[in-house]
Amino acid sequence: MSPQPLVTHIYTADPSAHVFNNRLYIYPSHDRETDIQFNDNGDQYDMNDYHVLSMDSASGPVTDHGVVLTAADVPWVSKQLWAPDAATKNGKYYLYFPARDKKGIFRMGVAVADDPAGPFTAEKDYIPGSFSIDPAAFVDDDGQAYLYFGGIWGGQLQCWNEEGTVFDPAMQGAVEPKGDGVRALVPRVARLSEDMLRFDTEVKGLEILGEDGERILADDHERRFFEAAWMHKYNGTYYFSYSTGDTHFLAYATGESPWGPFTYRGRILEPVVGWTTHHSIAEFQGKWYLFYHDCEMSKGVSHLRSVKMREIVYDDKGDMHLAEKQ
Ligand code: FUB
Repeated sequence: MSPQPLVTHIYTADPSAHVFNNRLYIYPSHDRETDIQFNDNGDQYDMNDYHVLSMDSASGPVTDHGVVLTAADVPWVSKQLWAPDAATKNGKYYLYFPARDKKGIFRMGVAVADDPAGPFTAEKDYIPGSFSIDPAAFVDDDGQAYLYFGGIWGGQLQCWNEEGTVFDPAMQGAVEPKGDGVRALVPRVARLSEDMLRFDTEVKGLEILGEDGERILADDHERRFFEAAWMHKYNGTYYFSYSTGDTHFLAYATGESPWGPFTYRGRILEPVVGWTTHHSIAEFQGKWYLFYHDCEMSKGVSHLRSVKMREIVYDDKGDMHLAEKQ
């Protein structure tokens, strides 16, 4: 049986979960009804604000802290507040979020709060050098923070060169590399500055390799990166997980450094009801959980999603599995 949505009074998606001050906080997208037709550019995902959810136990009630940031509060944004993430450092909380700028290009911004439940105040401009979607902030054990990101098709990754210095508008829509031997587009990572507001390195491509040590190919739609980056660490190993997009899997790869390379390990979740699949993974009160969304509550309407959580376990080899009893 599929778990129940964490909240039913609003549609929520793209959950990024973190434990701050012993409480579980979830930073989701806030889906809303529109009459925009489904297309490969993702125009139907026309979200306008963010809420924060929190829980004091995995089975406890969910608190909706209400609207913590709206598009109108952010000077550089034109529309589409997509999947956010959050991090803490130096006693502040940072909300990273993608949106289209006034030219229709996806960029990523940051907003700051004193409390994990917001409200958040956005920086006036997007993070310099940022592009595409789905930021995932990861703070390593040594306190160094990184931002992982990227998404193809509507997420525009295919429009950029690897460094993110050249944007080709002709590559918008459902265009991605294909053909014999052509390598897949890769997610990106940059190190965050000490104040968490900027990149302090160049943007780099993240290699995801097959077991043969070769970069996964563009035609390998069951394993290639599409969107929804997430990074977590378990037993000293870095786990990079992501959505395969048009094949609708949540897959993961592991490595020995936050910069990669990562070697493909398998899937965490099979396709859910709805087109998109997106997730996060976090440890809370001694257990590990997968946070994800599906469209069961909206009866399959792809842009009206609901956030759910399920326990996961690791086996002796470090492979992840959904816990059998939920
Ligand atoms: O919510 C809008 C987009 O749908 C996200 O940015 C993607 O990851 C997909 O879930």
